Amino acid sequence: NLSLIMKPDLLDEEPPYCPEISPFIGGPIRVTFPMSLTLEEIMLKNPFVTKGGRYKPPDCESIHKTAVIIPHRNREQHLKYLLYYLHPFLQRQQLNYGIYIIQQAGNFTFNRAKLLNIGFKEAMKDDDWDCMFFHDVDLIPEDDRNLYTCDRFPKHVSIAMDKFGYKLPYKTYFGGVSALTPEQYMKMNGFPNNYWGWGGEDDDIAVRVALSGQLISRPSIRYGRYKMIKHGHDEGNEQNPKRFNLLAKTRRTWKQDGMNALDYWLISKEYLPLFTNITVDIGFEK
Ligand code: BGN
Repeated sequence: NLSLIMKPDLLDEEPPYCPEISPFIGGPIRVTFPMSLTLEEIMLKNPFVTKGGRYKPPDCESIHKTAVIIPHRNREQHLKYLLYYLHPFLQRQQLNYGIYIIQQAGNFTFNRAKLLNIGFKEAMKDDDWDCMFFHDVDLIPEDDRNLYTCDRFPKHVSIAMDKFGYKLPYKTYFGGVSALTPEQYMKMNGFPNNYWGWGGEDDDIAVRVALSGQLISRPSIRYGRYKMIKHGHDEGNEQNPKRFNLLAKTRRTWKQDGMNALDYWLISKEYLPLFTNITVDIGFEK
C-alpha cells in the first residue's frame, strides 16, 4: 500500500512543537567562577546562538519566546559569567530566546528600573516576545528546573539567593530576577523611571503589581535559587536617599511615571554574537 509509505502530506511540514517539559533539563547546577573566561570561549561553547544572542531549538518549534533584559555598567566580568551559564541553561529549556544588555552611557547615577523599561521597549521592537525576564547581571541560576517562562501573574523569580540564606529577605521582596508578560507589564505601566541610585525601585515595582490589581507568582523555593557574584561598592550607584519618599508616593504616581513617560536617547544597538548590545543616554536626576 503506497500511501502508507509515502505520507506525502508529512514531508514538508513545519517542525513539531517542543514537548511541554524539555528532556534536556537537569537538576542543580554547580556554579563556579573560572578564571580567565573569554567571550570567544563562550561563543565556541554555544555554536547555535546567532547574531544578537538569539537562539531557537534546532529540531522543534519552541512554545516559549523569552527575552532576557540585563541592565549593565562596568561589570564586564559579571556579564561574562552570566552569559557563560545563561546560554546553555536557556538552551536546555528549549526556549526561543534573546539576550539584551542595556548599557547606561556616561557617569551619572545608575538607574536600574529605567534601563529595564528601555530594554522592554527595544526588545519588543525586534520581536513579539511573550515573556520578559528582567535580570540582574550578578545573579546566576543554580537549578535547571527554574523555568524562564512567564506565569499567570508577574513572577518574582530570585526568591532563594545565597546572600539571603536561600530564602526571601522579606515577604514583598521583588528584586534580582523577575518575569512578566508584555500584557502584565503594560497593565502596571512598566516600571518607575525616577529611582536614581541603589534601592527601592524593586519595592516600587512590587507595589505597582498590587496597585494594578495583580498578584505575585513565584517558582518553587527549591528551584528559584541563585548565586550572587560577590562585588564591592558600585561607583555611581550610591544608596538613593529619596527612595523612602518615592515609595510613599507610588500610589499617586504610577499612572504618570512609567512606560508612558519613558524618554531616552538611543546611542547604539548592535547585534553582537552573544547578545544585543543597547547603549543609551538616559539623562540624570532633575
Ligand atoms: C531593601 C531595598 C531593596 C533591596 C533589598 C535587598 C529599600 C527601600 C526601603 C523602604 N529597599 O531594603 O531595594 O533590593 O533591600 O537588598 O531600600
